[in-house]
Amino acid sequence: MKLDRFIRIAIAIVVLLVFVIAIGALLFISESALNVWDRLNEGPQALLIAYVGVLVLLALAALWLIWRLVVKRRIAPTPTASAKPLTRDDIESRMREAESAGVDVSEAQAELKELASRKDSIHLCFFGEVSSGKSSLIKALVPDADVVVDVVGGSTDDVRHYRWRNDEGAEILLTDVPGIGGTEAGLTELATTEARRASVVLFVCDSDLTRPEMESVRALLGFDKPLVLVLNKADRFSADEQAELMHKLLERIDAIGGKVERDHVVAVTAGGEVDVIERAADGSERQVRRTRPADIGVLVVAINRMLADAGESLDTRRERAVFQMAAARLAEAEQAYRAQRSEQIIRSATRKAVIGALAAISPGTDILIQGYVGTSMTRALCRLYGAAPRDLDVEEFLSLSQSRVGKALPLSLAVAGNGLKAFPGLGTVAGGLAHAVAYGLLFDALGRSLVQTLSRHGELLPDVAAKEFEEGISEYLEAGVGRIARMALEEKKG
Ligand SMILES: Nc1nc2c(ncn2[C@@H]2O[C@H](COP(=O)(O)OP(=O)(O)OP(=O)(O)O)[C@@H](O)[C@H]2O)c(=O)[nH]1
Ligand SMILES: [Mg+2]
Repeated sequence: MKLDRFIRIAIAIVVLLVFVIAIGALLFISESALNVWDRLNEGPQALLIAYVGVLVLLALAALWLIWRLVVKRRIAPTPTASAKPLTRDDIESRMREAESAGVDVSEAQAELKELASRKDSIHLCFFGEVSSGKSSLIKALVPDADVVVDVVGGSTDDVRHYRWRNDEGAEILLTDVPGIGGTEAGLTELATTEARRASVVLFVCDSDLTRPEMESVRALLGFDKPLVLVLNKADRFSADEQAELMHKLLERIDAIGGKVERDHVVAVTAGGEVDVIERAADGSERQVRRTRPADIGVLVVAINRMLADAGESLDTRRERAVFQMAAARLAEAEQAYRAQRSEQIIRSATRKAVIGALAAISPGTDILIQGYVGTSMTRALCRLYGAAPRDLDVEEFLSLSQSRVGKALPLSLAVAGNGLKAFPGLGTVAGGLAHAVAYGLLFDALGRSLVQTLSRHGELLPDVAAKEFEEGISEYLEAGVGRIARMALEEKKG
């Protein structure tokens, strides 16, 4: 008790000293402030105004700094594609970086290889809904080519190229792709990918554009593709109907902000084939396949004009579209890699937490989240998502999360206890085990919510991340309980 009294007297003396110093400082500051004020009042007014201005500015700067440091850290905007087009150097350096991190870059690489192999040729891709007449158009342009044309929709199910020489003798490759909007999965994607690899896309329709067709045109224009809009099967319309349809098509393109030249919209008849019943003189009937007469002159003119107008820019525009596609492939591969790697990191940390809790003599009192396992999991996940948080941020995030864990622990224990009921014959050992599962669940939830936060914001914002952890916690607990109970049982047996 003596010591206690001594400490109290020491504290009282310190308080007294601080009080005296504070009064002294106040007197000193007031005196100098009044002095300065008097002198300023005696001097020119401009000096007084300038002095007060500087003081106000300093005060504002200090307030702003405090606000930035203590009150709020700005949430970084979600990274959006930069307006500047990607260059070969950009994409190659991104690929190198990703590859060295362990990401599978083969698909992105394959796109660049394909681009290189097409360097010296012009590709025209015939794109459109199933049965709009793409294959028939190619057949009309290259009559000797063996193009599959079927009366039943969905006849082209892979990508084929045909050589065509135009009037100027230039060699052009015509690409036939599956129709979009068919029932077979993956064909639309196959066709779209091929369109992105082409120099020019010929969008083939056989009437006014449907909503899915509009979406396709919008996407193609987004790839910065030179576009020719082909209204096929013109033989089915009168001249007036044709004119009206062409007008509508142009209006639709205008409505989505597309810049398609008027002479790049044409109406043609590819012809195609039709099955007809022929009756012979003896009255017998037989089915024969007839070819409808084709009329595609305007299309040839439009293609030639398009190629002449676009000239050199064709290659650059194709490159850009392929770079964009390669970047998208790379982003997908990175996402897949991160998903798989983050799962490993979370599982390993959760296992360590479970083992730690099983070994603890009195589970429930230790600060698990802020310990080594929590820190290393947070760091590993941040590294994986390219975030480089300051040590302080990691600490702050874990400490904020720890306080949430305190509140969530009873719920976590209840969920763990419930989950363990699914494993019969555990009996009374379930007490310590339930704690281990509860801790494992909390780690699992922490890791998963952190992954969400990092992929959303791209950086570790302690308060935001801890809040998102709190919001998602009950959902993660329910989702993870089976898996983690099994993990804990394995460890216990082991
Ligand atoms: N009336 C008319 N029918 C046509 C014309 N061109 C094609 N067709 C018919 O349209 C149907 C589909 O023709 P395709 O050339 O196979 O169409 P596609 O767009 O290649 O079809 P998918 O490969 O399945 O997407 C066939 O029955 C053709 O005979 C045309 O100019 N006029
Ligand atoms: Mg076809």
